[in-house]
Amino acid sequence: MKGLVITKNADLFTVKGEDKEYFLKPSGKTKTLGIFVGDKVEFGENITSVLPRKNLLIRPPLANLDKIFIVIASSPKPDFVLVDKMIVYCLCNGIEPIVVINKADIANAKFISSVKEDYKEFKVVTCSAKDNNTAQLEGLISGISAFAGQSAVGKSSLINSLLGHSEKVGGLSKKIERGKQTTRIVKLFEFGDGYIADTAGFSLLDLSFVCKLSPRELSSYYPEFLEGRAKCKYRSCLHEGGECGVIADMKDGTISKNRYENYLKILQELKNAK
Ligand SMILES: Nc1nc2c(ncn2[C@@H]2O[C@H](COP(=O)(O)OP(=O)(O)O)[C@@H](O)[C@H]2O)c(=O)[nH]1
Ligand SMILES: [Mg+2]
Ligand SMILES: [Zn+2]
Repeated sequence: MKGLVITKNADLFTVKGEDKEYFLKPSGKTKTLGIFVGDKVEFGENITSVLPRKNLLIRPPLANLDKIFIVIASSPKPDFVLVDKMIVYCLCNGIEPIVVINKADIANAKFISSVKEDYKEFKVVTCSAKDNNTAQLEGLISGISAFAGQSAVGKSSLINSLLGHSEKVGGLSKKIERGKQTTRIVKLFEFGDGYIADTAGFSLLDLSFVCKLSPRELSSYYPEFLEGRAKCKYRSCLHEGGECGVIADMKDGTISKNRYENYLKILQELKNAK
């Protein structure tokens, strides 16, 4: 039989089969290869094989992600360098990044419009977990999706609101936030035809490590730089100065200054990592 791994607890996996959920252990080869939440597996009495993966994130440990909802709010103040790193992380793993502005109930219009302007290359939706205003967000959930973002932006609240059974997620997130456990529980919750995962593991992204990204490659993960890059004097341009099409586009407003500055910060980090 085939199924989807929806939780992992030490050596025990919950697998959603066609008819019901099974509690299974790995066998033989799969024991050493590793099995992750999001994996599609074949099983009998045990899990016998893992089907080929679309992608695998190590932090947080999740396989076969289709979308990551990057949640921000006007409070706590967003770290947009982190937002950009998450976007790069998604793009280099074949995952669609979607920017979610939560706490719309307390956000001012200027904050919302500047985020929408900076991230116009991507889908940006607004919502409020507090007001149960999640319609735009719900419309985008499909496949396997994870929620990522700084602590206290409302990831768990959004998942509670979406699932409508707060105790389960609340209990889980409280456990994670208490920090007493070393293992972070990752669980997929069914939502419509898809699954959603709450996560706590995206905060300190080292792109040189998690994506094996070199400084040269970074600009290709800024889609709005594409046209400008064609106009740089040197093909090896890192867009830090000189006769650079990206800088020209930034100066005439085609490329957001905020995004460009985030790019420079991440570029510096990647250079330092070498
Ligand atoms: N005003 C407002 N507060 C919210 C909203 N969503 C979450 N919060 C509050 O933000 C805090 C952090 O929420 P939580 O879901 O634990 O964030 P997480 O760390 O990202 O999972 C809590 O005090 C929530 O009540 C919202 O849409 N509006
Ligand atoms: Mg949480
Ligand atoms: Zn350039």
